[in-house]
Amino acid sequence: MARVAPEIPECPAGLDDALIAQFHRDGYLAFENVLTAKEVEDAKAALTRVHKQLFEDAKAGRASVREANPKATKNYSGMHIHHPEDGHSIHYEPGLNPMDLSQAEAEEKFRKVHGYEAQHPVFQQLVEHGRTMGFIERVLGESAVLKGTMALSKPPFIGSEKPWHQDNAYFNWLPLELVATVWIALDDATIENGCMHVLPGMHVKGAFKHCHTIDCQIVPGRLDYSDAVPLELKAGGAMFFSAMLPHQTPPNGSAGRRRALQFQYRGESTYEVNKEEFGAAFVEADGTPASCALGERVDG
Ligand SMILES: O=C(O)CCC(=O)C(=O)O
Repeated sequence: MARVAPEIPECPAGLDDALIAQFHRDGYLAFENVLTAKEVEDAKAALTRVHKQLFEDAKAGRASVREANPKATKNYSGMHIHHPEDGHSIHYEPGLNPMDLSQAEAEEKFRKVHGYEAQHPVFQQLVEHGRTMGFIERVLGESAVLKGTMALSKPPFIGSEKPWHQDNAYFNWLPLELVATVWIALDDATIENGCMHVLPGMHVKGAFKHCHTIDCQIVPGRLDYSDAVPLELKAGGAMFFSAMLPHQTPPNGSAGRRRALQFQYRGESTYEVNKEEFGAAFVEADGTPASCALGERVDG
C-alpha cells in the first residue's frame, strides 16, 4: 500500500468545472480548511453534548442500552445506546460497557454516533453548509437530499479498522452514481491514527462483492491495494467521494483521538428500491451480487 500522503490543496471558494471533472475522474476531492477552526471547535463541542445527553438518558432509563446481536461481526459487536423516539444512537468499541464508565471515559470510547443531525443546531447548519451539501450538489449536478449522518471516532490505541468497502454496498438508492459522502476531519487525521485511504478512479469499475468478515467489506483478493492513497487531513479538512469509491481507514495506533463527521447525500432524482432490486443493480460485471444485504459471512 502506498504510504506517502499527497499534499492536500486549500478549499476553493467554489468547485469549477476542472474540479468537477477531477471528481468524476478520481471519485473524490479532498481539501484543507473546508471548515474554519471555530466550526471545528463548535462541532466537537456539539458532539460531546449529543453524547452526554444520550449517555445521561441511558443512565436515567430514557434511552435503551443494548448488547449487540451475538451474530454481529467484530466491528458491530460493541454495546449501543439507542434513543427510542428519534432513533439516534451511539455505538461503542467492543468489549466495554459504557454504563461502567464516566461520561467522559465513555465519550472517548465511542465508535459511531448515528443520526444526530437534528440533535444540535451546529449540525443542522453543517449538513446544509455551502461547503458540504453545496459541494455535493455541484458534483452530483442536482439538488441533494441528506440520507444519513455518522460521527466516527477512533479511540486512542483501540480505534478499530474500517475495512475496504463501497458505501453503496450498504445502501439501496439508484442510480448508484448519484450518491456521495462528505467526510470531515475533526482531529488531524494521519496514517498513524486512521485517516482515509482511497483507490482513485476505481469508482468507475462498478460494484465489488462484499462479505461479512470483521465488517461488511470487499471480499479479500478482489482488488489490488498497492495504488491506495492515504489522505491525511488537518482538522477542518474534508473529502467528498462517490458512494462507488472503494475506501478504508486503518486502526488508530496513536495516543490521540481521531474523530470525523460523515454526511451522506443522494441526488434528488434518486429513488429507493428494495433489497432484491438493489441486489440486482449493485452487481459485479458477471452479475455476482455485491451488496452487504446479500453478502455471506466469511470468517477471517
Ligand atoms: O471514519 C472512518 O473511520 C471510516 C468511515 C467510513 O468509511 C464509513 O463509515 O463508511
